[in-house]
Amino acid sequence: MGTGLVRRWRLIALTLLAAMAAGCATGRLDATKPVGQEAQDIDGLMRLSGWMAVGVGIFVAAAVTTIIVKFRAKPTDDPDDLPPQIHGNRKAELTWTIIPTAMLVFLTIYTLPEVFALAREGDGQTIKVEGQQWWWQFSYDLDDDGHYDIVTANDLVIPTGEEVNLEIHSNDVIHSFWIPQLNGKKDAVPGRIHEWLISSDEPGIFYGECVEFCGLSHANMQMRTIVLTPADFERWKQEQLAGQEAAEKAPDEGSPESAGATLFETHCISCHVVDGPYESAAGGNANLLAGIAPNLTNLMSRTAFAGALYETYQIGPDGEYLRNPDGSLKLNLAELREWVRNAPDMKPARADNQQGMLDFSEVLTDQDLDNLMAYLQTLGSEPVLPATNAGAG
Ligand code: HEC
Ligand SMILES: [Cu+2]
Repeated sequence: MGTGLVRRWRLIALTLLAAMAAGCATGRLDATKPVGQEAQDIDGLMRLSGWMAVGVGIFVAAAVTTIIVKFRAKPTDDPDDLPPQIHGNRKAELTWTIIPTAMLVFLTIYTLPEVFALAREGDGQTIKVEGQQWWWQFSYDLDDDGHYDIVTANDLVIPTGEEVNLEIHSNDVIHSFWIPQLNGKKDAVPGRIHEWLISSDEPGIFYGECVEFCGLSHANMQMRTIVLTPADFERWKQEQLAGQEAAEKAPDEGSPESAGATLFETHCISCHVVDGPYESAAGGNANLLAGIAPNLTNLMSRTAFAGALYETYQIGPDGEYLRNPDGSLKLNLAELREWVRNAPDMKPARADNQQGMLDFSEVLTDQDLDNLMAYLQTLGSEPVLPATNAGAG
């Protein structure tokens, strides 16, 4: 190889390495800054084994280099004269068996208790997590009576300082739930319930992704965990329940909201539930091919929509939420409207409206869309944002 070629290869190798390293921390998905106890424990093990591997790597590279240099052929060597042939050296064999074994035993001693610790049941509440192509649903049974009192999507809201148990389900194919800063990955497998624990002592918004390839919009199947102080979490719960009551009241007749509600009854409730979860007076909750559609009762209380692919509210250049003069959050109306007009254009879904949100671009007029937007804005109050996290950056 000419030196030019060597240099080019070196550059390619370096670029690849940098790209791989960047993969561990691509902006919002950051596995290198663990926050939850479980994520910290996993990170500790990663670092321990990583540094041991670095040590082994350096030792092997140094040994190979030394041997190459020291035992290289010399000009004075007779090419027909072989060096003394040796088979088996007890000391050497024992050394390179015992040292790696000791290292593996050492790692096992650290890893095993952690495996069990990660599998334990937490002492906090249980939340049902359902993956389906291509969004996540979260259901809360507040009084443990087997009936889900709050059903929401995209935003998993939990309090600080509580070991929250997740019951992970899938309604179609295999997905995997991962909030890198809070814990490792856990698969969602059809027909099974996988238990998983997450916790955080810090309020904040922690981003996640489906990490098991699950079809066309797999990369657009995101979610976030919103960690609130216990007081804020309580407020969030009350607002969710209040949103259900409010959604049951019909908007004032003659208003755009009322016209929107009528359109919603015509076009949307075959899939979407609004008002008390699973007890929609309009008989919503139709099952789609692959599952259900997001419950829209408290749509406005979520920071994101469409598998957290789009922000419900506008975010400024520094990641902070933009506000109206009256202090309320600025709705991302343009994208929400476009979503309702032609969702498959905003997020790839199976062709011919066979699954997922429909394309309404031929069905709804501009006026219809305005009215629907007015109605959707009555669904729930603003999200409760974490105290220390002003933005979403
Ligand atoms: C055939 C079933 C179906 C119909 C009909 C339907 N939707 Fe949807 N809708 C979905 C599915 C499925 C999703 C989730 C899609 C995704 O994230 O990939 C969705 C998502 C949404 C979302 C985003 C919610 C969130 O939290 O992510 C909004 C808003 C919405 N639909 C509004 C409407 C409106 C308004 C209508 C009526 C004009 C309507 N939908 C009709 C199936 C449907
Ligand atoms: Cu998935």
